[in-house]
Amino acid sequence: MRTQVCIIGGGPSGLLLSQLLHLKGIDTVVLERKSRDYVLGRIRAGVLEFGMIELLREAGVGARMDRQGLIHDGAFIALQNRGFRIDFKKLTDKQVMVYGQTEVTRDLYEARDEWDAPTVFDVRAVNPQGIDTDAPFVTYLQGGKVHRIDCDFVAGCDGFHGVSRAAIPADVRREYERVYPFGWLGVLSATPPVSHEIIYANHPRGFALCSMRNLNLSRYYIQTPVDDPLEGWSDAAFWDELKRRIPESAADKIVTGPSIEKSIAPLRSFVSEPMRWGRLFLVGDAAHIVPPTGAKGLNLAASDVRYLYHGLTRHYLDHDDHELEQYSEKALARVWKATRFSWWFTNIMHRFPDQSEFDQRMQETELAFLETSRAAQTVLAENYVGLPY
Ligand code: FAS
Ligand code: PHB
Repeated sequence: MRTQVCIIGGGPSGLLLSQLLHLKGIDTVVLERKSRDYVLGRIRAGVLEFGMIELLREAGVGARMDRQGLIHDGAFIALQNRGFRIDFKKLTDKQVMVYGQTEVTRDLYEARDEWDAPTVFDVRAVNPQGIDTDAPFVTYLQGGKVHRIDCDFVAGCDGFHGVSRAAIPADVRREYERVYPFGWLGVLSATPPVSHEIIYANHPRGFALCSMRNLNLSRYYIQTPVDDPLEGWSDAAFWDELKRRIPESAADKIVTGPSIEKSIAPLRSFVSEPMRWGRLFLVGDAAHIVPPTGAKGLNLAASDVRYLYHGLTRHYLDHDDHELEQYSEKALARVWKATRFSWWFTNIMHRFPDQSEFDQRMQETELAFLETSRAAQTVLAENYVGLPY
C-alpha cells in the first residue's frame, strides 16, 4: 500500500491531522493499536481552548460540539472555605469550552465514516523505517500478516507509550521530565455538576477538582498518593474525601452517585526534543506530557496538529517546505510555555509530601497574590484559554 502521510495512532492527534489533510486532498492512513470502541471508551480531557475549538470547526467536526459543548467564562480557585473566581472573559475576552475528549474523538471517527477513511485497527509491531531517507515506510502486523505502507511522511501520533518517539536516535533525542509525587483519582458520575464552572481546590488534605461533561454528567478528581491502589477507593470513600476538600457551600449541595468510570492517572511533565527527525514528525503525547491541572494536554496536541497540517499542506500544494522545516521549533516553543503553566499551576494547587514550611508559605503567598492581583489573574487566564498558535 502507498499513501502520502502514514499516521501512527488513532487518538485525537492522529484523527484530527488525518481529517484536516483529507480536506486538502492529501491522502493518509491511520494505524491504531486498539479497537475503535476501546479508543472511544477512554475518559480523558474535558476543556477545549478557543484555538482548538476553531480548529475542530475548520476540520468540519464542530457541529455537535457547538450544540452540546458548555462555554465557560471563568473558573473558581477554592482555598478551604473561601475562594475567588478568575474571569477569563473579562481578562482576555476569550472563553473555553467544556466538551469531553471522548466526544471529540467520536466526532472525528464519525467524520471518517463519511469519507470511508482508511483506518487499520488492532495493529501490532508497528515499525516506522527509512525515516531519514526520502522513501520512508511503515510495517505492521495485522491478522497474522506483515503489512507495509510506503509514504512520503510519517506522523507519530501514538501517545506517550507509542513507538514513534523511540524511532528518533537516542543520541539525537533530548528528554526532560518531572514526575510528580502524587496522582489524580478521577470519577465520572451521572449527576448534575456541583458548580456551573470548574472548581480548583487547594486543601491541606490535597488537591480536588470539580468539573463536568454536560449538565447531567460530572467529572471529579482528588489528589492521591502515586501508589494508591484503585481498589482501595470505594465510591463512598471518594465522595467523603472530595467533600472534605471543597468549600462547605459546594460540599453541602453536591449530588453524589455511582461512578461510571474511576481511574488513577499519574502526573508528569515530559518533553522530548526534537519533534522531527527526517520524514518523521511527533505530535501530541508522543512528544510531550503535562499534568492535567492546566487542561493543556489535548490542547497542545491540537496546536501540534495545526502546525504540521499547515506544513504538509504548503509542501504538497505550494511545494514550499519552510513551515515543515519550522515545525519542531514552532511546536516546542508553545509546548514549553504550556509545560511551564501546567507545572506552575500544579505546584501552587497540590500538597507535596516533602513540602517544607517555607514551601508551604510560598504556595500560600502565590495564591494570595493571585487572589489580589489583576496582573497575576490575567497571566493565568491567558494561559488557560490558550496562548496564540
Ligand atoms: P493519545 O494517547 O490520546 O492517542 C494515542 C493513540 O495511539 C492511542 O489511541 C493508542 O492506542 C495509539 N497507539 C499507541 N501505541 C501505538 C502503536 N504502537 N501503534 C498504533 N497505535 C498506537 N489532557 C487534558 O487536557 N485534560 C485532562 O484532564 C486529561 N486527562 C488525562 C487522563 C489520562 C488518564 C491520560 C492518559 C491523559 C489525560 N490527558 C488530559 C491528556 C490526554 O488528553 C492527551 O493529551 C491526549 O489524549 C493526547 O492525544 P494524542 O496525542 O492523540 O495521544
Ligand atoms: C476535566 O474535566 O476532565 C478536567 C478539567 C480541567 C482540568 C483537568 C481535567 O484542569
